[in-house]
Order: sequence, then structure tokens, then C-alpha cells
Amino acid sequence: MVGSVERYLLGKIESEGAIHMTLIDPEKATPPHASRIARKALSSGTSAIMVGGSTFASASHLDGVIRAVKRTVKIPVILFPNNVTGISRHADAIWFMSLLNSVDPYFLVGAQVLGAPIVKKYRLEPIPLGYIIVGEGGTAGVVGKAIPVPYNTPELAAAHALAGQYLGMHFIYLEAGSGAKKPVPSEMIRAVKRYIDIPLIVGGGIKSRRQALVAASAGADIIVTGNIVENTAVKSKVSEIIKGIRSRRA
Ligand code: 1GP
Repeated sequence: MVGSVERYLLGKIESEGAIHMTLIDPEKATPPHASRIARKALSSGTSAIMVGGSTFASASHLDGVIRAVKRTVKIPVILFPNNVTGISRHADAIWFMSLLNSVDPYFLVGAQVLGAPIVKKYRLEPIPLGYIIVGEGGTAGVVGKAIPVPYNTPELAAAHALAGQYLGMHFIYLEAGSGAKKPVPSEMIRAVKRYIDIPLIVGGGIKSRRQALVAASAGADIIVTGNIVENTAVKSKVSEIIKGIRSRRA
């Protein structure tokens, strides 16, 4: 079953080759700030807004941020939850994700069991996602009790991704951790891409045109950036990243 947001993403990837998504962390943005980020990111060419990744934002603040973004832009707003508390009725869709390299069953399937009825009640479109934390892993790695896949074992990342595909995930996300010093290396992206037939999302620590170009050339279908939109130069930073994606060598 493929919903309208997923169809939109697949269509964009098909027509543009690789696309960009902007991640807004509700913990770091007020509703007006989030709406400004979304407007500027959209005018620079971002394809969708993801909201989440925060450890401590309250449900009412999350609702406020999403409503502000929805009032401002017409592109899809997709939840990127780190727990059941990351679900809001105001979004369009949710990455229904399992952290494939967590050692805690809660992050593999426990939170999903608790969240599924809420997703249904709110009529959110669930998009099945295999989430893999690699490299230094950052906060997401600690919170999700992951054993991050080291950068020097790309074949291990590929095995995780293929398992995700065989389990029925529609997308795979290679996560270096927000603000990672080193984004996912091209060898790892290439190894994963060679193994899977579903779209590959890459994020964590991508801050420059060159890094976006490297990730997209290695096979990332979607590049996510979060940190770079938290300062004032949203428009120029997102434009720079998107220029990098569009100049990729496929
Ligand atoms: C984090 O992959 C995302 O979950 C984005 O990372 O904040 O470093 O851009 P950055």
C-alpha cells in the first residue's frame, strides 16, 4: 500500500534523480521560526519538511510547530519521531521506522506497537522506514541504544539495509547523527545502494555543497539536512546543498 506522500516522493526522485528534505527539530524552533525555515527552504527547492529528532519537545509544542509549517507551505510534512511522543495529528505522514541496529527491542518494535493505533486514529500516512545509525551516531545512537555501524565496514551497513528491504521497508535511512563531524562516507552509500532496490536516504553532518554532491553521486536518493537551517542563512545554505545534489554525477 503506497499513500499519496510516498507517491509524491517517488515521483520527485524519478523526475529529479535525487532530492532534498529539510529537517526541523521542534526543540530548537518556535512555530514562527519553523514557518520561516519552511518557507525559505521551499523557495530554495526543498521537496518536503521533516519534523522531529528532538529529545524533549512537548506534544503541544510539536503540534504548534507543525501547524505553523502547514499554514505556510504546501509540500508534505513528514514526522520523524524518536519515540511515541513524536506523533502529531497535524502532519501528513510519518516515517514508520524501526532502528535496525538497536539492541533494545523497544526501538525495533515496542514503540511502533504503542504508536500504530495513534497513527491510525490520526489518519497519518505511515511510510515504512529502516533506520540505520552509522559512524559516531550522535544523540540518536545513544537514545536509540544502537550499536553504530563503523564507517570502515560498509558491507555491514549494506547487510542491515538489505534486511530492512526484505522485511518490507519502503525506504532505508543511513544516519550519521545530527551534527556529525563526518557525514556518511561515499563508500558506505555506494555499498548500500548496490544492495538495495528501494530509495536511500542519507543524513547527518551534511553542511556543504561538496558533501551533498558526494552523497548524491554515491547514490543517495534523498539528502536530509537539519542543523544548517537552524541559523539565519536558511535560504543560501539550502540552495547551496541543492546545487550540490543537482550537480551530481550519477
Ligand atoms: C539528523 O540526519 C539528520 O537526524 C540531519 O542531520 O542535523 O546534521 O543535518 P544534520
